[in-house]
Amino acid sequence: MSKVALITGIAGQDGSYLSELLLNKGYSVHGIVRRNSIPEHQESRLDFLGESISCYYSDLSDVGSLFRIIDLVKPDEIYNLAAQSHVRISYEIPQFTASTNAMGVLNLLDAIRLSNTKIKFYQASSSEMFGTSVDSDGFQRETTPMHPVSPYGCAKLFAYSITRNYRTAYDLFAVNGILFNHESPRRGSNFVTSKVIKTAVEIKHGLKNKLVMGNLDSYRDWGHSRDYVRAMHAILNHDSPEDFVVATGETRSVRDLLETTFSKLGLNYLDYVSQDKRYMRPEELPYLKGDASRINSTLGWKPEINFDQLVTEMINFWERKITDET
Ligand code: NAP
Ligand code: G4F
Repeated sequence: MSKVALITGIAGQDGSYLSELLLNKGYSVHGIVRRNSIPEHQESRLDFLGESISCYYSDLSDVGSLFRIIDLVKPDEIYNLAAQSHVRISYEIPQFTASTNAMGVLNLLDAIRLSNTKIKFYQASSSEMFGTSVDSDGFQRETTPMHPVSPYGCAKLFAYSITRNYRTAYDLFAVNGILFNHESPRRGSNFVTSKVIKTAVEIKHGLKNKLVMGNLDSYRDWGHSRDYVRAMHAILNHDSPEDFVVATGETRSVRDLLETTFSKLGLNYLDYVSQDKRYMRPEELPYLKGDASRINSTLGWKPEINFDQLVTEMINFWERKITDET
């Protein structure tokens, strides 16, 4: 019999890649989506999957609806990808962020604990939890202390901790993937990779003449979402419930991202880029570089798509989209 997966945040970037992966593995795939006033746009990242998945209205803050859907779907595995996932915006809506990203996870864990303790649970934890903490060799790993520097990171640290606590206290198969930044053509256009690449392509086509940015001197470890959803599935299907860092082990600055993108398009970013404080954060996380050696040696996972290929794929996506629309 096929396994049943329930994905919260199924309509997000990772939800769409994870759905594809699980369908290809023969899973029956179900997901929750929130009510949206423009339903036509809501499942745009899932449209290409047609009728092969089933979606239900819910919200992590509505615990009754979580019980209802678990009872209806009877999942073997739950992947909790739902979150207010934008770090700067978490300063504008800190209470909503905490309510979804922290208390929402507790709601889901309680729904599992009180309905079926055999359900395996994956929590989408984040490298943002490390905050300013870096080991002396310049990496963050499973043992690195966590000192988050944003409402988003603080909420994710609660979720990470309560997942570990419920694993031990109630013997749940509940695990954390601590994922570093991962991008794709399906990335929301207000995250830095999509914003830079989309705007650079628009500049090349004469549709825009400037790109207004925030901090250019922070470093991120950028991978591809398609690689990272493979890691989620491997972590949840390991023979024991453990937490893993998922990263490429390479770090680049936002300035490097600008330089790579604009030069691939035959442009010089210095001619177009300015900075404005509206895109700066009250407290910045300056540097991320993950050590994924534990997931590599334990589960055999490693990334297959490098930074250059990622940027090229995203440029090609926005080239096609912008050409089709003009
Ligand atoms: P995303 O594209 O922003 O998707 C998040 C999804 O969660 C959206 O479909 C969103 O629905 C849904 N959601 C938001 N609030 C909700 C609520 N209260 N109840 C139910 N659903 C809700 O994010 P992503 O990039 O796919 O990331 C997936 C998960 O991994 C997130 O938890 C994120 O924090 C975490 N993470 C991401 C990265 C990364 O670099 N991408 C790295 C580490 C961890 P709406 O569209 O209706 O808002
Ligand atoms: O693309 P970003 O918004 O991603 P950020 O803040 O690193 O968060 C992402 O990765 C986390 C994992 O580490 C996830 F947990 C989280 O859900 C999300 O997916 O910003 C990356 C960097 C930051 O240093 C930011 O200050 O880019 C800098 N930046 C500079 N100008 C900008 C901009 N970021 C955005 N979004 N927009 C700008 O104009």
